[in-house]
Amino acid sequence: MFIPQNTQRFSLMDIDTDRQSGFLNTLLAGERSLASNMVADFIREGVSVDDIYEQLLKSSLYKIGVLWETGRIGVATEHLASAIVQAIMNDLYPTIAATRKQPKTVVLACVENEQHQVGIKMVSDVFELAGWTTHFLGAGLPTDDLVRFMNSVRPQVLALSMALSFNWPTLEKMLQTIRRIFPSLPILVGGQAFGKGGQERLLAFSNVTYLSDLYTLKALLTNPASFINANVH
Ligand code: B12
Repeated sequence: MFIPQNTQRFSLMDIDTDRQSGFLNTLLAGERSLASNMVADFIREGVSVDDIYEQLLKSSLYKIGVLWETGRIGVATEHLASAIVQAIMNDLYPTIAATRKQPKTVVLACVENEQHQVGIKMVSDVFELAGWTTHFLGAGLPTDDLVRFMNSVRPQVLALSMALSFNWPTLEKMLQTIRRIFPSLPILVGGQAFGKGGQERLLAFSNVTYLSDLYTLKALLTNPASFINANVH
């Protein structure tokens, strides 16, 4: 299936660069309550959760990744920043969960061996905002357990995240296993590994779609019938 990437930007407003840098500095200083208050201000101003996730939280973590990779900050600062981001996302949950539910379920997880779970948690929250029942399983889940869980909740969609390119063989193995048991279940994949090439490897699997960010996901969820087969199981 062809999904246009980034052609239709579902952003409601742009967060200005001064406030983005202010937020980044707050994370680098480990100031959890200040960072939470900044996000609460954005919510009060009517900035959407997906704009906050894309333009504030993700963009800060990407910059933190560069600072870490180039040795300008230590691993402790990176850990603290990503812990604060995850705490802020948990703080936002009451805003996210208030949405009226549709009878649709998604299971979300990281590819086995993948510890980067912030992106897929954001994906889970965008599904939740669109009224889906979400089961966010996070990182470190063996495929057998994922399959067992999926058998119990019978989702309409599975969403998988992969940040590290060396996890491609693991993803392919997972998709083979999942396809044996769920032959036509729509599977969405995303994460930084896909931006580094190799997307053609997905063509070996039917109904597996790569999405680059929360805006493309939000666009897709405005018309879920376009990717959900009515007789999935
Ligand atoms: C925090 C962090 C960690 C934390 C993760 C904590 C956690 N609980 O998640 C820890 C310390 C565990 C970690 C470990 C490692 N990390 Co790290 N980490 C990061 C960092 C700084 C932030 C990650 C993050 O949360 N980003 C923000 C999220 C929101 O972005 P995202 O994942 O891309 O998600 C967005 C989209 O991709 C999309 N998306 C993602 N998944 C999905 C799924 C679907 C279905 C859809 C629709 C969309 C979607 O939606 C999100 C919103 O747009 C990044 C820097 C960076 N550039 O991201 C490095 C980074 C990802 N890490 C990196 C590396 C190398 C590692 C280690 C190998 C380091 C080491 N030597 O041990 C290990 C590997 C551990 C493992 N096995 O997974 C590299 C990866 C390079 C590469 N691509 O190969 C990066 C880029 C840092 C760098 N610049 O070098 N890391």
